[in-house]
Amino acid sequence: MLRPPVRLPPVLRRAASTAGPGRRLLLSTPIFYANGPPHIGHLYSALLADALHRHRGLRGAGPGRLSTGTDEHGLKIQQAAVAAGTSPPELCARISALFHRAFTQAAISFTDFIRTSEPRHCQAVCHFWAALQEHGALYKGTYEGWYCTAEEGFLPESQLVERVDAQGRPCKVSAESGHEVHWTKEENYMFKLSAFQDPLLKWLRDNPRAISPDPFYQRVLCWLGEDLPDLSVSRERSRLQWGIPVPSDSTQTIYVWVDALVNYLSVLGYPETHGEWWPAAHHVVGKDILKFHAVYWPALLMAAGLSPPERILVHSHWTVRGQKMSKSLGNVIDPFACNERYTVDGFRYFLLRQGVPDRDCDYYDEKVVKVVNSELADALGGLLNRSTAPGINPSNTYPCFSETCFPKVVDYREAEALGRAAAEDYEFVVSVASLPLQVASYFEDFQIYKALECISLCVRQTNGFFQRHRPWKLDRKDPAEKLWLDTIIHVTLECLRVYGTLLQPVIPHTADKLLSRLAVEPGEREISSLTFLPRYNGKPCPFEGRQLGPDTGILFHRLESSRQHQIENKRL
Ligand code: ME8
Repeated sequence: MLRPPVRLPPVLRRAASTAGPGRRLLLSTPIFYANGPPHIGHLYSALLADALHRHRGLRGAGPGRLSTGTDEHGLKIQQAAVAAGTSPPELCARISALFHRAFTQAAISFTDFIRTSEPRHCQAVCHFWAALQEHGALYKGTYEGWYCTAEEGFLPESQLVERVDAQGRPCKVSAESGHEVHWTKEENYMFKLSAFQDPLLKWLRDNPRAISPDPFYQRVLCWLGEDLPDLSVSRERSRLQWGIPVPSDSTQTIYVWVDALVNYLSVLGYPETHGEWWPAAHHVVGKDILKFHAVYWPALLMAAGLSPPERILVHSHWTVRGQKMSKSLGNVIDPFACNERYTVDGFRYFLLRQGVPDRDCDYYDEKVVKVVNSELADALGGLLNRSTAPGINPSNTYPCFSETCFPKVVDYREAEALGRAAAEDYEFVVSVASLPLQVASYFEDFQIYKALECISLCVRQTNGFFQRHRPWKLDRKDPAEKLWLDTIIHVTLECLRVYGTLLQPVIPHTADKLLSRLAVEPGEREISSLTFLPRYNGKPCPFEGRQLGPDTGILFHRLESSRQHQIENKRL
């Protein structure tokens, strides 16, 4: 059987529909409640958005923004401040600063960090409220129902279960979160959500990629097939003081979710400058807040005369050793401690490599150590170390590729007769050549973990290639052997250059170290202009003959096992 000709794409084509030059995009994380410190779930949302934002930037896909921040109003924060013996503004300032520090430490490249207590946001919310009112989307009515403060929402009976409280009294709790609900009856402003059932269905049917991954899209379609009651969008001020008053009715406070969702417009300068960006927005959210983003938010936007966001990218939850992360179980994982224990890049890599948006993922220390050690320290770091070792590459240069040793062939079976490369070398080189496009397409589909899986597989194949040809056995003094030895190193460094370039959105510090070692200049690190092994296609390689960058030591230090780590900690 004749195999397909071995062709390498010379330059990565601009991938995917949304990557046109000059196209703007706002990527956002949820804004997190300022009632407790950040945990790894919050960090995961921020990492997903950050990796997408960085990848887009390196693809030259057009101006981008990345927003994050803290959600500071509402009953939940008001009560948390009382419990902490402080005032809401003080509590919010302290917790918000923690989120800011955690995200800065984790190299989240946010362009805006919004706090909902800022005047720019309060102005945007008031304007948005006025737009709803102008369009006749609000009315005043009496609302009664079960309110869950932890979730800041009313819940129908179908989402409640009976329990007993700490004093042994029967109570009702949210089936989803386990938090207690309280019967609430108030005069509120209501939003005509029911009027948006058909427009929402039409929006989703017309935009099958509006909510990813698909199971979440299907879930929203299901919700929209059921009754869609109107939504209470304000609370009596006497019960909730910590929030934005309804303009023109100071007896009412705007519902915290309406307040919070508008943050995506505030960061774009609503109501003045948002039009330059909106609706080019992709919201990264956890599955717990899907209904707010995929039903309430698009309906509110339509009611205010705006379009729904382009995409909602949903991820599932991290559990810890199989259990839900919760303060009461005392198993909440602190991102500051993780960054210290595993390094910023190590932990970024773990969460993005192991986090699968469609399903919950489990975190435990041994797993992080295993993944990071085997893929970053051993496979990637080992490959760099072996291919740049002075014994193998004494001139410390990017050596030349020999077309005689690795000739261009149409059929792999010819390969060995013509040069020194084997059929499997051609197969491996083809998989590396297709990697940039594959990675771009996985990023586009919100499957960053799959992109990392592909890169990891290629790294393993490159180690196999290197091992198979035992370059350390080749005699540099023999001209024919030297050509082949240089070619092996050239191909390996080309692979490493591709991996370093593609890994920048995920492990920015390590990728920088790797690319600097390979003497890849800052202007040569764009994914949009990434070429692989141009010499195979008879094109010049700008790196050939270049002096490598300085050896700044091991690319990624192996992490200690948790037992070793505990022993070390005891010693301190
Ligand atoms: O809901 N695993 O804020 P929040 C993964 N303020 N991600 C998790 C997680 C876990 N175990 N736990 C939380 C709010 N998250 C609102 C949002 S947006 C306009 C307002 C992440 O502090 C995930 O993104 O409760 C989830 O949706 C978010 O944190 C909830 O954060």
